[in-house]
Amino acid sequence: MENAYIDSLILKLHDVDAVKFGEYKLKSGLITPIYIDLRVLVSHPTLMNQVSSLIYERVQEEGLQFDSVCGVPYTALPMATIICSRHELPMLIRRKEAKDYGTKRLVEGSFREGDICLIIEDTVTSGSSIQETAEVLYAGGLKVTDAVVLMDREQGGVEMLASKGIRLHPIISMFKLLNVLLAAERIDAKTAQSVREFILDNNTFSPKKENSNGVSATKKLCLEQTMELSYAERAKLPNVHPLAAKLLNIMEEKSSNLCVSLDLTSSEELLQLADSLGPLVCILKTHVDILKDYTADFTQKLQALAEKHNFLVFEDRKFADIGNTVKHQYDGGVYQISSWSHIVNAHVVPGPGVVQGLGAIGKPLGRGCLLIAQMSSQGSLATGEYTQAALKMAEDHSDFVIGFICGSKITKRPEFIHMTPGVHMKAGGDGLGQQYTTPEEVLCNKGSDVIIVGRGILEAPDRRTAAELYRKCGWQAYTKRLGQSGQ
Ligand code: 5BU
Repeated sequence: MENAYIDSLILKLHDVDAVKFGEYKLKSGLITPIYIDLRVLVSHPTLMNQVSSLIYERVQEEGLQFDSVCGVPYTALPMATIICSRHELPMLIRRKEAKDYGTKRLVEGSFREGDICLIIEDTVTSGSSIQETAEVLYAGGLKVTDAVVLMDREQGGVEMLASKGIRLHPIISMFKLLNVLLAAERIDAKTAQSVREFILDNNTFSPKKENSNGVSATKKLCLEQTMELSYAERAKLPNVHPLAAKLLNIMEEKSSNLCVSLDLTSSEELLQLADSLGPLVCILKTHVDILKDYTADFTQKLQALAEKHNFLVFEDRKFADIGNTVKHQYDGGVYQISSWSHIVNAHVVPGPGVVQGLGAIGKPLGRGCLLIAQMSSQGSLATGEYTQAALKMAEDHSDFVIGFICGSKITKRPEFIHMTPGVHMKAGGDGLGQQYTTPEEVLCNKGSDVIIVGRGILEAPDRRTAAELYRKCGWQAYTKRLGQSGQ
């Protein structure tokens, strides 16, 4: 089935108000932030025909075997009628009430004992309507093995029906619908988010069993297996490091996945810029050892700005020695990095000792570390097996490692954050080996989470305007990526 065709159908369903956002009461009494009302389709014959065609296509794709077709009354009745009439298939009608005169039959139409009846439905939440219809068909001596549904709210219907021996074949899933509407800017990220939360929190088949982080087991499974997660959803995962959760929440709150790299040599200039760009960034990255006028006062002021503007500080120190040495480099010396920098990074070339040494200092302070799995510079040796070794080291030390410096996503584990340097609006290089990729490419195609931008902002005529442009581009690319995900 053509993806673009489904996408355009979703937009048309939204056009005719078959998908509504607000507060609606479901059959179960639950208030839902999204309501799917496919009853309106009877007033839109072209759309009704398209929906019916899609259902029939799905039946064929699945190679379903059956003797007759029954639409769940009332909304799916006309759909079943169109399909059966077009393709000359025998149809059955399930009565909602038995007549109190005549045959008193609950299933109208001709059939034989043991015939297989295919069920067609418009929307599934828990699957109970399909189950009720199946019960009536069973009572009449029919068998039901499969059902096709246009819209699956993904609240447990597939699982419930499977437990009763009925395979449900959905055409549009709730997450797909949300992603398409989000990408087309029909809804905002907040609305999509609240609907996702609602759906995952209200699984009718396996009611939520919460763990200590307030995430149900089903939700965790859905989150991890079936969809691209938003930053906020990742922040709630049970195995996410608290500092990573804090960062992901900052990103969501500030609509920013921009880390600005303030590679400046004057403390005053750096602090002034930190104050000006602070509202736009999730992380501020430093190279404290390039400052020509460093004093302890500088780091205190930087910490105050981090508090004021709600960003994290990342000292790009790139530790690369044996555990014992990096411990001293992190904790002591002139800069006392562990006392003010939320995040640091390390090369994995020394082996796990580097993470253990840094962790001995950083863990009690609630700090986090990024492992350098790839570099943006030309001819970098951090590729292939080296990158894989960095991933393994992160997995083995996830109580301190929060993610990676990398060019593209290296693991599907959503608790790790991918950050990419070498980002510029203009792809190219700097003549000294730096290689640039655009924010859109990094977030949409490479699957990274945070863009690290230095000279793209520092060398712009108006640094604040440039930072705002990078923030906006980064955020739009991320929402586009969320829109593209889903099946
Ligand atoms: P630029 O001005 O956007 O090129 O600055 C990039 C910053 O990121 C700079 O501070 C580098 O030290 C840092 N960086 C990088 O560019 N590439 C890497 O692989 C790593 C860090 Br690790």
